[in-house]
Amino acid sequence: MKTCLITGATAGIGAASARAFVGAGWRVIGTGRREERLKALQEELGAAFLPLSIDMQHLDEVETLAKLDGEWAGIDCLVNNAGLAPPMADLQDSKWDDLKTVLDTNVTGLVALTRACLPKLIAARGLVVNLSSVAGNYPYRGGAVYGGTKAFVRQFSLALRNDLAGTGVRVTSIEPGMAETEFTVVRNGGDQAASDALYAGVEPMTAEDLAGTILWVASQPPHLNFNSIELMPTRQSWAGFAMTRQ
Ligand code: 8X3
Repeated sequence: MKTCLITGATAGIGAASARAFVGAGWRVIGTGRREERLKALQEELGAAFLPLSIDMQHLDEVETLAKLDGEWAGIDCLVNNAGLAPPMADLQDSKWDDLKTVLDTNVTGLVALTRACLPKLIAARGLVVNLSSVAGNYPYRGGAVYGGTKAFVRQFSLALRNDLAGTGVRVTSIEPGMAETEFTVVRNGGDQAASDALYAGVEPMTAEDLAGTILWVASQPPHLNFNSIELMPTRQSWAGFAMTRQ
C-alpha cells in the first residue's frame, strides 16, 4: 500500500485530498495545526489515516515528519498543500507578522519538508505535488507577497525536477484559481460574509475538484511527469492591465 504525506489536511484541499487518496487505497499521513480537526478526519478515515499535529512554521516539527519509522516509514507521494494568504493589502499597508507567517509557511516550511523527505521519495521513486496558484503566474493588486510565494513554489517545483533528474521522482506544480475553501475566509480575517460575496454566482472550483486533480496526477504511470497544471473555474478569467491617470 502506498503512503501519501499531505500537509494542511485539516480543511479544504488538504482534507479533500486525504479523503480522495484513502478512497483510492492509499495510506495518508495528514498534518495540520488544528488537532481536533485531524482527529475527526481520523475517525472518518480510520486506520489508513495518521494524523500529526504540526505547524509548518516550526522547522524542528516539520523535519520530524520525514523521520517516521515502522509501518509509516515510507513516503511515496508528498502533497505540499499547507499554505495561506495574508489579508489583501498593498505592501505599504500590510502587517509584517501576517507576511512572515505566509513566507514561513508557504516557502520556508515547504522547502524544509521537501528537502527532508527527498531520501524517502528517491527510495520510493515517488512524486511531489506542490500547491502553487494562478496568483504566482499573474499579478494582482494586494497579492504581492502571496503571489510571490506561489511563483516561488512553481519555480521551485520546476527546478527541483532538474535536481532529481535520473532518480525517477516526479514533481508537479498545481496552479489553481478560485476555489471555495477556508482560504478566503482566512484571507478576509475570518469574515465568512466577505468570502461568500466573493464566490457568489461564480461557481468556484471545490476542494474536491482539486483533490481529484492531485489524485489523478499521483495515479499517472511513472514515465509521465506533469510539470504544471493551471486550472480555473469557467467563470474566472483575467483582468486587464491597470493604469493610473494624471
Ligand atoms: C488563490 C487563487 O484566484 O483566488 O490561490 O486568487 S485566486
